[in-house]
Amino acid sequence: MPCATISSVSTFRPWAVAGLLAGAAGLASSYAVAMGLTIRESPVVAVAELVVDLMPAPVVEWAIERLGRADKALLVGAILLVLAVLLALTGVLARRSWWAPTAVYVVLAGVGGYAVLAQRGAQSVDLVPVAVGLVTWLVALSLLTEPLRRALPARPGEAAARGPGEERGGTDTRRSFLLRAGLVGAAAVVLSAVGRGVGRGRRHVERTRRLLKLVGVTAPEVPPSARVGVAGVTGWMTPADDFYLIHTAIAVPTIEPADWRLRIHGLVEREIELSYRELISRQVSESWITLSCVSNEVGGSLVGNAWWSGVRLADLLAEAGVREGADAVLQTSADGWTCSTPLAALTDGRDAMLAVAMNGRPLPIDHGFPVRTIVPGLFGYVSATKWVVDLEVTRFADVEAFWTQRGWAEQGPVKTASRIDVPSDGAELPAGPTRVAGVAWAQHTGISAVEVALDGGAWQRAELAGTPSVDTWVQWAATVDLTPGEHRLRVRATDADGVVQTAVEAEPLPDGATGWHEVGFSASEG
Ligand SMILES: Nc1nc2c(c(=O)[nH]1)N[C@H]1C(S)=C(S)[C@@H](COP(=O)(O)O)O[C@H]1N2
Ligand SMILES: [Mo]
Repeated sequence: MPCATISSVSTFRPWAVAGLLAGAAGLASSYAVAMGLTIRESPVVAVAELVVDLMPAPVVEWAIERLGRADKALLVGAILLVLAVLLALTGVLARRSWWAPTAVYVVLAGVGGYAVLAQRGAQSVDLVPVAVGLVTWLVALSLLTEPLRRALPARPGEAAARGPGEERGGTDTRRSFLLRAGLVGAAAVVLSAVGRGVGRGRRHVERTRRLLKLVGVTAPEVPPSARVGVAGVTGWMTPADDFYLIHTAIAVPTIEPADWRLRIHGLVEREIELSYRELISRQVSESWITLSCVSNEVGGSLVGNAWWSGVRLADLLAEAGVREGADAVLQTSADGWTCSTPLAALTDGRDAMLAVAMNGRPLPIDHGFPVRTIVPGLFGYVSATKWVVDLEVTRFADVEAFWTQRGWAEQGPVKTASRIDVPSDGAELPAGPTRVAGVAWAQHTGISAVEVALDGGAWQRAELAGTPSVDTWVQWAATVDLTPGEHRLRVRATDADGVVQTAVEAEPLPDGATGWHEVGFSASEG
């Protein structure tokens, strides 16, 4: 077999190609992850936006004037060109050392990360695409350069370690390089296509969502009595942007309302299929409902309160005609997630609805656009299906939903809970009379009392703010007299049936955490 060393392998070209391909793979993976995580733009675009921000205004104006709508594409193109040069350079640098290309990658990722964080409303998860891109660069570059490295002329002393017949370079090396280059190149192409698909869908749906005007949906008006008026207590209404997010979907479904259909079937007299237009042309009902997650720990923040607008499920189920023997509704979302909801909770007169709006605006995509279920009194995992597309009237005995298959309880009624927001754990306060405050919830039962106990002393009644119904949380406040030193404050609620929140501590699994929330803090002489 001819084993002539391939001369081109020892020149710079394949190294530059390796750098370019590894670079492309990293950019593509960061783009795909950004789109998948529903981050508005890729890190490269964030850098472009940062450049625009840093450029003197006259330059920007000149560019917009002269280049019109092409200005952004040109800027991104220029950035990609600079990147291409630097990325090819990483390949060439990899010929002599591993740390030089690594340093270039780290600097580039640093610039990307800085640009991402400079974006309006940036969060730390926005850095994930940058991190994924960096890791992809390192892995892809070492993968691609490994065959090239094998073909390098041996350094002094290294040759001795090589056994007979292990020639450097050769067709195997070349084949191996070409194969790897092909794989990395293909991965880059596939990842960009995926990112593009996901991103385009989302942008389009976001535009539709913004332009939607929903008849019968009104703006939220927080009842004036709902606020206790203590600084630092959680807002009674949770803005959509602050509302906790829980879902199993990696890339959230992006559904055009025009494509949305809901099927109601199973143990019914008449199957119903509804389009979005048909749904929103029905009577809209609206209410304040507090939603909480079964995974919420004692004192945790997986709970929020919003003004939901939608169509009552009881009416739809009555039209479908539920048959004898049914006791559950298996809900399925566009991403395949399922939950089984007690039929009774959907038909007993409470405000169980197919919600189309949250706080007076069409549901945010992440909270289930265009349609989700909301059922007061049940944890989200058994009731609050986002991107809901299918309701099967059935029997609990015949189905198993996503979380019940994984050991969580079949029935998920909420548990009475209370939380101290002020003071926060570890706070340092002035001694003397001090206002403490928080929230308590027992959706669809209601809260009748909240008590606090300082340093294991007697329970003291807190004042309760108002609520529009038993389906929302309630703010509470109390005044405690603090002596200088360390303190502990505890809270417990009593529901509207007179049942006191249990002190027994339980983990969230399988049906929700219990126990009293407690915070520790210190007071000092002012
Ligand atoms: N499609 C879908 N819907 C879902 C979930 C999910 O994973 N997928 N999680 C549920 C859980 S566990 C909770 S607590 C609520 C959270 O709703 P939010 O993200 O709007 O706060 O959604 C529920 N609906
Ligand atoms: Mo949840």
